[in-house]
Amino acid sequence: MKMELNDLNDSLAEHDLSGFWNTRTPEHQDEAPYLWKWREVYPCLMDARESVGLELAERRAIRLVNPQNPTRATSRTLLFTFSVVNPGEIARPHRHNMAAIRFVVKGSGAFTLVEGERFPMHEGDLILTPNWTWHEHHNESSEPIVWLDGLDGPLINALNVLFFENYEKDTQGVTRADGDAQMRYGFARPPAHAEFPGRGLPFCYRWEDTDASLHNIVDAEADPFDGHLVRYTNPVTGGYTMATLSCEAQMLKPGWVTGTHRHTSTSLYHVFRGRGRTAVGEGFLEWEKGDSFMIPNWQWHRHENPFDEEAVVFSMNDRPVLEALALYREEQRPGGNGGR
Ligand code: GTQ
Ligand code: FE2
Repeated sequence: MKMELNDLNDSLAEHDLSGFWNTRTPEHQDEAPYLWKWREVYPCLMDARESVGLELAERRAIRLVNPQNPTRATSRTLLFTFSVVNPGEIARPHRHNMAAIRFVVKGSGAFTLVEGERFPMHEGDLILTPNWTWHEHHNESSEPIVWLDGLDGPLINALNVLFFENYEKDTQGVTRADGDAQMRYGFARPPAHAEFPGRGLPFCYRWEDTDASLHNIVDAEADPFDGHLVRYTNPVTGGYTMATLSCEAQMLKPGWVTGTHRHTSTSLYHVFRGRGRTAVGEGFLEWEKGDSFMIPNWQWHRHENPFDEEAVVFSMNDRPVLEALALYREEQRPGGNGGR
């Protein structure tokens, strides 16, 4: 005799099984974009400078929480935090298989020590700590230093593959000359270093070079959806910054309006210079120097600079992951004014 559907469903449930006819896998759901104002973030960082001791906290880092995100991260895959280190402090060495980047926001004269090499920090510099590289931060200057950390933590957590290790001493020590990574992997390279580990390289991109590269782009070469944009590429492969994330810098000239597009990668932005606005979702995110914002995946967006001063925005996205898994898609509505 034929079993009733309800009885079958009950019987499946009893055996920890479920019929595909009962639940439909949810399709992509739109998430809200979000903006964090520097004028709200900065005072919190300054308060943390006094209230939180680095001996206990290991890192004095404050994360940007997207209130709609179930894990209280900045996005489903990527995280932004701001770190502050006081003069004379050391954030002790550790390593983890989250990949991390530092984009220096305020201050000068501190350094991050990665795999034995000191990388001096100046405003606008980008320093990479690829997954499983030992890293620690020292501030030997007389002012606090503030930087933006970008991490692939939410992705690593979703895959449940986070590993974390503390260094057994207070410092790993300096074992390489200043400029070692640049000399090995930059323009003039010993043949033995034509290869590199797949996780990416400890590396520093100086702001002067990024700024010069942005201004070297002629208008005709500007990206239709991002304006004058550069990607921070792996110096050996020319590919994405690291395996799980891509870093970019873009300049929107006064009056520039981009075309509109959407894609399956998620982007986190930090405004380095000037101000502008991004049309996304129902309205505009109005941003200025120091602000950060998140554009969720598959949301139509367009950038505009209606002001008479150049705007420069740093960003980080998970496109390398989507592409590696053959999940990258993009739709475009060309438009914009190319600065006219
Ligand atoms: O500087 O090593 O914001 O490991 C989060 C995790 C910073 C760091 C963060 C980290 C670090
Ligand atoms: Fe770390």
